[in-house]
Amino acid sequence: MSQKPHQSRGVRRPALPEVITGRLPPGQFFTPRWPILHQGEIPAIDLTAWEFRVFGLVHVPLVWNWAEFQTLPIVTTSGDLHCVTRWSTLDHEWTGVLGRTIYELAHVDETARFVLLHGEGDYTANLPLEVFMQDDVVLAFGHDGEALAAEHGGPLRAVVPGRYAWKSVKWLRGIEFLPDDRPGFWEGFGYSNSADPWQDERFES
Ligand SMILES: Nc1nc2c(c(=O)[nH]1)N[C@H]1C(S)=C(S)[C@@H](COP(=O)(O)O)O[C@H]1N2
Ligand SMILES: [Mo]
Repeated sequence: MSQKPHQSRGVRRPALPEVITGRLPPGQFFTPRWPILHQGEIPAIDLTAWEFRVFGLVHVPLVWNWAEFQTLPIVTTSGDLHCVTRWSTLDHEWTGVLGRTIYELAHVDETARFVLLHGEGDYTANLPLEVFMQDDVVLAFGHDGEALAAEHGGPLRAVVPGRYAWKSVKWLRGIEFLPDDRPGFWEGFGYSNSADPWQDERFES
C-alpha cells in the first residue's frame, strides 16, 4: 500500500459545520459575518438628550439619562442572534444590564405578565414576562468589548437570544410592563407572537 501524500487525509476531525449545526435552530444557516438589518434609517441619537423609561405596571417608574444608566449593575453575557430570514450569528459577547435587574429596580407589580420593548420611533416587540426574566436577556450597550455600534442598535439594544432576533429591539428607549399581551411591530404583521426559533415559530398560523 502506498503512502498517502497527506498524513492527515481521512483523519476525522470535528467538522466546523457539524459543530455549528447543534447551535442552529431548524432552518437556520450560520453566517460568519454580522448582518445589519432593520426597518427604516439608523436614528441619529444625541446621548445628552437620551432617556430610558421603565413604565406601566411598576411601583417605581424610572427615567434614566445616559450617565445614570451606566451606573446600573452591569453583566457580560454570551448570546446568539437568529433572524427569521434564516441567518444566525453565534457567540456575541454583550455587556449591559439584565432585564431582571430592571424588573427589580422598578418594583414591578405582581399582576404584570408581559413586557413591551420600545425602540426609537415606533418599533416595539413583546415578550412574556418569564422570557424577559431569563438570565440571557440583556439591555446591551457593549459588544465584544467595545461600545455597541449604531448600526447594531447602539447606544442601547435589547438582546433576547431565545427568540427570533426581531424581538432584540435596537435603539431601545423603554420597557413597559403590562397585564395583558400587546403585539409589537412585526407581531402585528403576522409574525409569530412566541417566536421561538427552536420550535420554528416564524409566522402566526
Ligand atoms: N428598532 C429596531 N430594532 C430591530 C429591528 C428594527 O427594524 N428596528 N430589526 C430586528 C431584526 S428583524 C433583526 S434580525 C435584528 C438585527 O440586528 P443586527 O442588525 O444587529 O444584526 O434587529 C432587530 N431589531
Ligand atoms: Mo430579523
